[in-house]
Amino acid sequence: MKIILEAPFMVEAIRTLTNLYRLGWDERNGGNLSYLLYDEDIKDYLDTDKVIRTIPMSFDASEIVGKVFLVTGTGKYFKNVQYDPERNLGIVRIAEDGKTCELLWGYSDGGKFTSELPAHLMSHMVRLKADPEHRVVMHTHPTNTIAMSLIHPASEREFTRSLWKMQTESIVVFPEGVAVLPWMVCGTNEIGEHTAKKLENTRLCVWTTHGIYGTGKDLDEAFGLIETVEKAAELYMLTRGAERVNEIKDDELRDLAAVFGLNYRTDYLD
Ligand code: 2HA
Ligand code: ZN
Repeated sequence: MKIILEAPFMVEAIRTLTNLYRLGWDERNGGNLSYLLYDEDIKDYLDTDKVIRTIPMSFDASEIVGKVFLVTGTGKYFKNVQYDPERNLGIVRIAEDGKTCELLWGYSDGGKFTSELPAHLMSHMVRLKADPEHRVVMHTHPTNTIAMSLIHPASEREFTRSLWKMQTESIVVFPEGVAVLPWMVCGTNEIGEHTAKKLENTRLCVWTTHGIYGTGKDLDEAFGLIETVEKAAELYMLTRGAERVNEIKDDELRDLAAVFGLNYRTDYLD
């Protein structure tokens, strides 16, 4: 077996989590990540016949039995992942019953997966239907996105329009717009169900006064979506209270969409 800490998926995940911390988005134990791993990612690094222990889940993930995920640990800090990946991360497989995780690697201090696992796995199930190449669910607490969610109407149409109008890149990067979840208690199956429902039609869901969910076929896609939303939210916050004489107009967004051939939410424009 090769050294698992040198596996490309592991190196990239650790770099990504470290970067998220350095951006100031994942204070303390804030944020969590799950990454669907393929056989070819792990076969040289992990004996998948060896289950370290099993960990019960509070919901049914029968749809994705046998799938293997790299998942951040509950109560763990992104800040610390690079120094002790095996304690702060785990690799789990969804067991035959759909309600148990088989631990294949990690959580070395006896820990377990993030409290947001229901939201992550339900989101994976929904996004896999939308895009068979989907692999990543990323939850983080980007400062300006949260700030904007405190002062902006929670309407998905209005929220998306504001983000699109701040910078040219927005509609190009997330033409499907962002979903917005009203404030809810986190860590529950209920917030997972609502988040997954929202992610049927978009890769992004803002959790009001909490953070954001970004998804994608790889770490770069999920992160790129979130950082583009966060940049737009930062511009929104920086220009708040000023007259935005040059914000992008609906017809200009239509022009952009035409040139870039975007499959965008036409009903979000006036
Ligand atoms: O895991 O971010 O939403 C800490 C959180 C909960
Ligand atoms: Zn959170």
